[in-house]
Amino acid sequence: MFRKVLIANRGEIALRVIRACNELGVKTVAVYSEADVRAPHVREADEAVLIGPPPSTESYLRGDRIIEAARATGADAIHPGYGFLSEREWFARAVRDAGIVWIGPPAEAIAAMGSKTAARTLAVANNVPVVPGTTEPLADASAAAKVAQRFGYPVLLKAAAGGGGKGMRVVSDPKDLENAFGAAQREAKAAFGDDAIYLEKFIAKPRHVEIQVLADAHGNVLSLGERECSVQRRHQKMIEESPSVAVDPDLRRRMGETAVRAASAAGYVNAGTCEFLLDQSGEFYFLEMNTRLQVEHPVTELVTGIDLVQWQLRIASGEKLPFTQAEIGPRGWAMECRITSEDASNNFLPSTGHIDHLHLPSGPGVRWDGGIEEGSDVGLYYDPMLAKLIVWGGDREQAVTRMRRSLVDLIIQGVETSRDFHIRLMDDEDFRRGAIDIQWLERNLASILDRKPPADSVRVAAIAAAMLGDRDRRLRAVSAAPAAGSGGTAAETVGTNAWKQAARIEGLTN
Ligand code: MV4
Repeated sequence: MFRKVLIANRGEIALRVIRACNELGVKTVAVYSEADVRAPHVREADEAVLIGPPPSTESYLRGDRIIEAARATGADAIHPGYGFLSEREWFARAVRDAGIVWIGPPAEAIAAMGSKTAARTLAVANNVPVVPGTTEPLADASAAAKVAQRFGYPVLLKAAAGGGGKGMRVVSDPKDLENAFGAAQREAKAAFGDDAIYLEKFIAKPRHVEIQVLADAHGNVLSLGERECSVQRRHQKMIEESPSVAVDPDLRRRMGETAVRAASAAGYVNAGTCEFLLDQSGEFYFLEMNTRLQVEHPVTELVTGIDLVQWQLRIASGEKLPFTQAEIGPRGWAMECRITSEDASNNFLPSTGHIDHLHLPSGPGVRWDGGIEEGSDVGLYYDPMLAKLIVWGGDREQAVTRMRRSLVDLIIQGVETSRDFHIRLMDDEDFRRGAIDIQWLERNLASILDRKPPADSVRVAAIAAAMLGDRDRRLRAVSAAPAAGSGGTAAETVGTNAWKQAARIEGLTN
């Protein structure tokens, strides 16, 4: 095992990796920007190195400075977390070339899955089902028209270099193809510097189901089952769960075997995820592979009992996976809500501020993977995801109930968050039945926002939670100096905020 690991990330994922290192007896090095001087990941690590000004292009994306920090502190491995440099082939290569172990897949596997058309070609060659369409980029709109005629409308134009939905255009009518092709090209060029476009048959109302894989350096590749990630808005996931209501043991086995084939074909080592579309008839299609640890990895951890981050370290240090496919199966149900600093009632506008009160839910089956604490400042430099609330229950009903209870217990004051919106989602009838697909949230957004949280019990619990938070803060306000100037003691200000909070939960105000 490594002696010292540098974590090239910030926020909740940096803390998640630090915890895994602590449990493995590995020393940790944090890196941080000038905006993160007081961030929890900096304090929790054994050492920390300042790598630059707040913008990520000058700090968390500066591979050169991060490798230099690893050298200076004598770290023998780098964990990239997700986002930032985690899927940059050049960085994985630079780390390796510097004689430091990369806690992630080989640079070659990142490259093999980086181009969507290359990944499709690899999939087809390995008997991995993909959506009917082309594997080669299309020369022009008229070439696209010929292929579209063959597959039948509606079709979806996609950027070969793509991902994240950029450069994607649905075309339902042949007369729109030429315009859409031009638009997709321009968008792809702007986003990826590459205007190559290919085409697939458009799958209506699919679910996004992904398979977690874990591969060691000794040829063992295992599936850790699926995550259902259909509740998303503008390609940002909001809720993830495992297992999926749409996946039975036979489908789980078939999707798992398919993901293992795709990973093996790419020479994959470490933790990775194969994304699939699952259509309404139960057919599944490989979309792409994410060559990193994902935000939603905890739901898989809770239903499999496997610590994915610890295994990332063990695999990178050469250990063999000790379990077999037959030993891995989901137990119970796990669900994750992404807590973001966004105001759902205001078109999910990012919110900034100082977190002056934070009360975290706890109790059986409740996990908080957070990157914030009381006193944190939330700015606009980085991703708005502040934390993840993850729960486990014996079945889906228990998980949803426990998530709702935990959300009500959660109090964050000082910034707007997605918490209230998540409570509404837990009360939604479609959601409670699991009747979701990738467009479900966007189709139902207005009605979800319009709805007032109903049951009296809800209101009572919410007000009680707010007032308990209030009482807690009053106690501390007594020992603090009264608020200067603004007319009113700290305790009075606290009281007002608690009622605002209660009113918001009740849906009386936004
Ligand atoms: C699709 C699709 C429907 N049909 N492909 C979006 C991003 C990229 N990873 C692939 N995406 C999609 N590809 C076909 N042939 C619908 C989507 C899609 C989507 C996929 C997964 C999660 C969220 C999504 C939201 C909108 C569209």
